[in-house]
Parts: sequence; structure tokens; C-alpha cells
Amino acid sequence: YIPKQNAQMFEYLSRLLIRLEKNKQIGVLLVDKSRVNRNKKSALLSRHNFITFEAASSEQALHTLQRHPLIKLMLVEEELADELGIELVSEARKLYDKDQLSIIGLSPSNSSSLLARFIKSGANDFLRKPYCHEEFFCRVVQNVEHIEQIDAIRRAANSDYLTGLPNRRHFFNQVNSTLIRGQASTLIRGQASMSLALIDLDNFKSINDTYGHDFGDVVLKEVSRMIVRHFSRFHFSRFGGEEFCIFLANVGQKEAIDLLNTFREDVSNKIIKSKGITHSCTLSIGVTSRPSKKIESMLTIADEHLYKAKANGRNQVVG
Ligand code: GH3
Ligand code: MG
Ligand code: MG
Ligand code: MG
Repeated sequence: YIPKQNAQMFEYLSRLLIRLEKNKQIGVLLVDKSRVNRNKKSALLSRHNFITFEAASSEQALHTLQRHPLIKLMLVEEELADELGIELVSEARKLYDKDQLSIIGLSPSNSSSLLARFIKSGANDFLRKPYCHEEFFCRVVQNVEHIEQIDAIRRAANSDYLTGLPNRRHFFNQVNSTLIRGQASTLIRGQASMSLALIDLDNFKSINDTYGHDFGDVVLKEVSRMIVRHFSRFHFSRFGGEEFCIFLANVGQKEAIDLLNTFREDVSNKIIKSKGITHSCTLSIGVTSRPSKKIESMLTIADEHLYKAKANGRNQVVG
């Protein structure tokens, strides 16, 4: 399909180019017991820049999915080398939600009930054989875009708009699942070490009052960048306003206080410049290293320590 008018043509081509660029990051898994058929589909998809993976059996398919997180779409034939396509779809669905992995079932047009069973087993879509190339690409792209849109929504829902840092909700989810997953067993035996720090900028209201809200925003963004640099291996978030929170898994009290003091000094030495304004800021930190199964109880203690840091004159870590 080639649009007639120049303007339409231009729009069509630029959308196509953007799509082709994005496809370079997207893996598609072709599950088909026939190598010839796999190769045909693979050649088609490669023409559109997709990264293709192939599997003949259900077992191979699940293995490949596990090894390659780039795979966002799986095309499944009705009969595979070891079991039926719909069985693979059900198994894959137990491991990957519809918003993580799109699945398209492929089947001859005379078996409508099979197409329905693909959907019931968890496929997002199906394709009747024989299909033309254009239909093939429409379905592939539509399902890939669906995953991308959900990804974009998820990213927006999990991050703070001003600083780009994970927001409070995302932070809680991440830390709670870390606590449930890994640490739960060692925690019960009293072996886990972990620390939680609450960071609050000092006299931030007066920075806003003196230099304006925009400069305040610049300060928040700069401090956020420094948090990313110092604490990349941990979970952190913009907790609200001018407060940040860091969860240091497998870090005990002494190491936590050292790391936080290094960060605190780095911030206080940083000269922040924007639109002719030059200023530096300090921050206070409350930290607790008493492990708990509930992040909420660690937060309460960290907050008490933060209060002490403020009362003691600010620009310090209290643990
Ligand atoms: P303390 O040292 O006791 O923490 O004093 P403070 O002035 O930092 O504390 P306070 O809680 O009184 O003030 C926090 C200020 O942070 C008030 C609020 O306007 C400002 N703030 C919160 N969110 C933002 C933001 O997104 N941008 C800017 N520029 N300011 C913000
Ligand atoms: Mg505050
Ligand atoms: Mg305050
Ligand atoms: Mg403050």
C-alpha cells in the first residue's frame, strides 16, 4: 500500500522508518517444527529488522524465552515437535503475562475452533493460514505495539516526572518483593543485613524562597543524578517533595553510614549552577540497619533518626 499524496507519503515513510528502528530492539520467537517454515518467517521478519529466534519444540521455546528477555512476541504453530501449540501457549502464559509477551497462534482457516482455543489458552491473537505478507506484518506490528504501549504506561506509572527516579509506589513494590523473595529465609534466622535511609534536603524551602521554584527543581534533579551515581546497585526513590529513600540490601550499619556520609559530602561540595544562580546545598540522613520483614517499620525508625539529624544541626547522617 503506497499513499498517493506527497504529505501522506512522507508521514507514512517516517512512521515506517521509526518502526524499523524500534524493531532492532525486539525479539520474535518462531515456534514451528518445520525448519523450512521457520526460515521463511525468519527471513520475512529480518527484512523488517526484527531479531528472530527459532524453536522446533515447546521445550526449546520455553528455554529460549527464558534466556532472551528481548523476545516480546512468540508465533506458535498448531503442531510442534513435542506437543500441541496450545499447550505451549498455556505453559508460557503461566510464566509471562499478556503485557510481557504477546503470542500469536497460527492455524489453517478451516479450523476455527482451534483458533478460538489458542485465544482461550492465552494467545493475544491468531493468524489464519494461508496469510499474505501484509497481513502477517500487520498482526506482528500490532501486537508488538501493544506491548510497547503497556511498557510506556508502566514506566510513566513507576517513575517520578521531575527527576525520573523511581517513585514511592514502585520503590515499595521493589523492596517488598526483594524482602519476600531473597531475604525472607535469612531474615527469619536473623542473618540478613539491610539498611534503609531517608534523605531530606536541608532548608530547602529557603532555596525556593530565595532563588525561585525553578532553581529548586534544578537542585532536586542534580541531587537525583548523584543518588543514581552513588547508589546504582540499590533500590532508591524520590519519596516525595525534597525527600529520597534508599534501601541498601546486604549492607550493615557501618558500611551504610560510610556510604551515606560519602554521598552527603559529595552533595555538600557540589556547586549547582543554573541561569546565573550558583548555590550549594546540604542534606540530612536518617538510617536504620535493624532488619524487618516490613519496610514500614524500618521507615519509622529511619524517620526518627532523620529528625535527630535535623535537630542536631543538619548536614549529617544519624544511624
Ligand atoms: P528542613 O531542613 O527542616 O527539612 O527544612 P525544609 O525547608 O527543607 O523543609 P520543609 O518541609 O519546610 O520544606 C520543604 C519544601 O520543599 C517545601 C516545598 O515547597 C518544597 N518542594 C517540594 N516539592 C518540590 C518540588 O518538586 N520542586 C520545588 N522547587 N520545591 C519543592
Ligand atoms: Mg521534608
Ligand atoms: Mg521538613
Ligand atoms: Mg527539608
